[in-house]
Amino acid sequence: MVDKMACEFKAEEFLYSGHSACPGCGAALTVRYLAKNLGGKALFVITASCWSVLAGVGNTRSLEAAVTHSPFPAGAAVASGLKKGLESLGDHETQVVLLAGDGGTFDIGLQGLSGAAERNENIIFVCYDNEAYMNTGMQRSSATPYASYSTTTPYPLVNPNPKKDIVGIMAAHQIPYLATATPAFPVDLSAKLDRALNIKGFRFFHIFTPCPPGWGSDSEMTIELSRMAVLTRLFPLMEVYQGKKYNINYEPDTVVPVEEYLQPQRRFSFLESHHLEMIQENLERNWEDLKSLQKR
Ligand SMILES: Cc1ncc(C[n+]2csc(CCOP(=O)(O)OP(=O)(O)O)c2C)c(N)n1
Ligand code: SF4
Ligand SMILES: [Mg+2]
Repeated sequence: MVDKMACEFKAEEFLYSGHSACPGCGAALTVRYLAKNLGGKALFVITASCWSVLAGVGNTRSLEAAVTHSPFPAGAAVASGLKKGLESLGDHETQVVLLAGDGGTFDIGLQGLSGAAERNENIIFVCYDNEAYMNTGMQRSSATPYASYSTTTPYPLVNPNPKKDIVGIMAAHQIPYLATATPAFPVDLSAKLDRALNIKGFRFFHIFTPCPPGWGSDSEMTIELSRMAVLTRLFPLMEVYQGKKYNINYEPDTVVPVEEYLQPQRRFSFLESHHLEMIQENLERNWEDLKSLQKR
């Protein structure tokens, strides 16, 4: 799927230039797109992360929206409480959007996330996944991929653990809606957010956001890496309704070998051939599993 309608993407901006993101930050681009779609009718709750800084520090701000900052574990509870408060005041329009990194989602925020999902709180949880604790210097999280390097990966410098299956975990909660997205497919992201806005209850987005300094990639590669993650099928674009109905949004006609995605990233520079084989093997298995879930 080529994002043919990208040129028609909504023009109004809610993320100001001059924000402090690194050049090529996938997380900044993602929130820019989300904020366009939300059109100023959102209250963002942001857990400790790069976005805590990007939204503005001191008397500066970059995001044209109400923002509340929250500690990691409390994010989902803060967002749930704010939504309930707004509804009790008769405001049923403002969307409460929790913005958390992978650390704030896969690790430290997981308990609160699970609780809010299980209670089916009427909020949107957005995990922007740059696959490590980037704001504090690229420490490993449970979203960090197998065989990559991080500043907390001991010798032999490749992460021995697989990436946690957050989509599987959230699908098991049988929430009304969950979707994956990347900034390389902005119209897909926009359409999914529109769908989510028409659904009541807990909605979860897992968004794949390259981070040039953390990944050791060139700034201008961010969109290409986001695209290749989808074309290799390492990061499928998909949706799950009520934890049951799976929908793969895009099946590439020509599959890109995973090596082409890994090679431009210095975090994979310690990779040996057996790691590469394992990555490709896991990817194929996950893809087949996903296809059988879609067929159910
Ligand atoms: C309980 C707690 N531990 C550690 C920190 C320090 N800290 C602030 S941001 C951050 C990294 C968060 O990683 P992630 O959620 O993936 O977001 P990213 O920085 O990658 O955007 C950490 C460890 C903190 N603020 N609170
Ligand atoms: S460290 Fe990564 S996630 Fe954080 S602002 Fe820079 S590019 Fe974005
Ligand atoms: Mg992160």
